[in-house]
Amino acid sequence: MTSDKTYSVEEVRAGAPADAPEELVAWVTEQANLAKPDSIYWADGSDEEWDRLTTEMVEGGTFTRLNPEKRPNCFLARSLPSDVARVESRTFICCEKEEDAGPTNHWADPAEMRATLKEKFDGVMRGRTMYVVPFSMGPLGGPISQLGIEITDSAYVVVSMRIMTRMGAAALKLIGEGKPWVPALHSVGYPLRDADGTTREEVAWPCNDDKYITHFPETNEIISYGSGYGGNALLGKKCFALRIASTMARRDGWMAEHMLILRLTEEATGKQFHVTAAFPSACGKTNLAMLQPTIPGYKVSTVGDDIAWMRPGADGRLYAINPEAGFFGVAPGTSYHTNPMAMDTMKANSIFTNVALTDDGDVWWEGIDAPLPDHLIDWLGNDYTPADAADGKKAAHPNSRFTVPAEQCPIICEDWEAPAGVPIDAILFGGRRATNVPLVAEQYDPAHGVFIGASVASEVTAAATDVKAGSLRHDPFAMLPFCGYNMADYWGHWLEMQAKLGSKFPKIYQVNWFRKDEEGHFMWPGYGDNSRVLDWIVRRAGGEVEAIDGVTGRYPKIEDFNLDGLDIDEAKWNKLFEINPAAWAAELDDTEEYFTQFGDKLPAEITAELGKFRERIAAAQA
Ligand code: GTP
Ligand code: SPV
Ligand code: MN
Repeated sequence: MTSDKTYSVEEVRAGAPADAPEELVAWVTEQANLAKPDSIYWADGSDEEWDRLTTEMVEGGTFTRLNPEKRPNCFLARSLPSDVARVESRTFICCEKEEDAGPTNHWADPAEMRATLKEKFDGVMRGRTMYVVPFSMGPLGGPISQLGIEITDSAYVVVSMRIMTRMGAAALKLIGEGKPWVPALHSVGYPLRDADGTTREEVAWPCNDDKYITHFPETNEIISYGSGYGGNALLGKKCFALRIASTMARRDGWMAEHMLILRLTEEATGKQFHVTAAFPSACGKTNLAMLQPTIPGYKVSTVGDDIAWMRPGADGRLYAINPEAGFFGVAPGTSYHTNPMAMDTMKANSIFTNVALTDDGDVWWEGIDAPLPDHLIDWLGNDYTPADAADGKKAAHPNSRFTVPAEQCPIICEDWEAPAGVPIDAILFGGRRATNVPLVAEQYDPAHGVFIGASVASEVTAAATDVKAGSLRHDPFAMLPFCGYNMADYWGHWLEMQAKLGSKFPKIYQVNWFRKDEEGHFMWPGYGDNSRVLDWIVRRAGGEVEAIDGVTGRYPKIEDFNLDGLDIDEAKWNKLFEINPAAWAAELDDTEEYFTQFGDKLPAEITAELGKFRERIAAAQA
């Protein structure tokens, strides 16, 4: 027999914090009567709540508490192998007209999707607690910040949201004062009881093989079903701060971007220079955001590592905030060599997902400083020895991640929570390109800058499950999986923002840390040495150095570029900037074909850039 209970508004009201507004109580009541949880819990973001939920998850098997001496207040979670990353093929933009989603998004009719999801959510939380999680993207009450409420049946999501957003009572207070908020509904899709009363065992990582990550940009709503992982489930991140926010930004004249934000301070003068950079998933944003310069004279501080919201300020410049409060960073490859500041950030109060566990209760992954121990528990929960490594098995999943509070980063920028943001001086676009793309190139003019962003292509990483890793794909502006509307309209929006800000719009650069030589080795040392590229960009901005006009943009002169202490002679330098006209002609053919799918939405400026590019190739061939 069914033991579903019906929730009345009065009952939900009685359990809610006093400042929860009526419309929120009504929404929670409606969702509760659909999902039919056993109870409703309003998250307040307190330490007590964190301790209680993490302890419950340790008892339930979702979390392993790490060694409190080595990693105080840190936990390891292992997901199911079927739920390890974003699922792009199950990510939908639901708007009235298909052309508004555009050819690079999966479109669904809003009414049909609502009907489908209504069925999926019917009884989906039976046997579970429904958590109501208020959050702010951006500093609480800031002029650029936005509020949301995530309803979820996952305690893992609740504690992760506490790290990744300003979560809890303070956000609810702002909602109670009447500020607008975005409803974000989430379920792992694993009820513990059926309609007929049949019960199901709880598991360490509940999820569903059927997944829907859906967005309704015309009504600012998010509904996610079936996954507990990362961007599929922490709905403030990609769903809100990129897909929904990009559509809000287009409507209201600002920008929501897949970009890190950093401050570069010239030590001699104290002069500050702010950079944002868009690289596709797992292509080095976290690394660049926490860069430790290998050349003297600069200090880097971190504002954000994944998302930037940018708005014109009163002075006509573009200002950026990091809407997040934590970092959800790729673990493999992170070490004191590649990213010491990230390593120091994750010393305490962190969640690790799908990394390996050492016998003394610490974490391990491929590329961490410590050598492979004789024994580990791998991300699947199995024993793992050097023999497994020899078989090519990974101890940590390639998309395993650390979830850490940004404020723990030793070089977090003193202004990282400045409500109005920091003024941006330069914007970088990059990707993993073994061939063709030089180390750095500067835009010829703003439209060329937009062309640089639109033509980003990158080798696919493990950050999504359903795209073939290693293959090269177009990822315009590193926003392919994250743009909530037609990508060509988004390029048009960039052009409009440039027109609005004129000469105050930041200069755009294309960078590539990943070019390889004939033996397949990276030609550029990367990491801290990327400071040398930033140094050139700063000196370009200061008008100190000239650039050479080339095929893909303007390049540095070797004599202007700080190569001190590097084993890079003129021959190697030339290789880093080598342009093969035939290869570029082929790449441009491919880019042009990619652009044709946007039909007459493709801005004329982009078509014009293709023509200019062809002229530059022809000139290089002559
Ligand atoms: P998301 O969080 O998925 O959006 O990605 P992200 O761009 O923040 O990725 P992250 O910084 O975690 O990327 C890490 C990967 O990039 C690792 O495989 C690093 O080894 C690699 N990486 C970062 N910087 C460099 C570099 O300068 N050179 C080389 N060769 N690899 C780099
Ligand atoms: C990305 O894939 O770009 C990420 C990780 O930053 S996730 O939040 O899972 O989308
Ligand atoms: Mn990302």
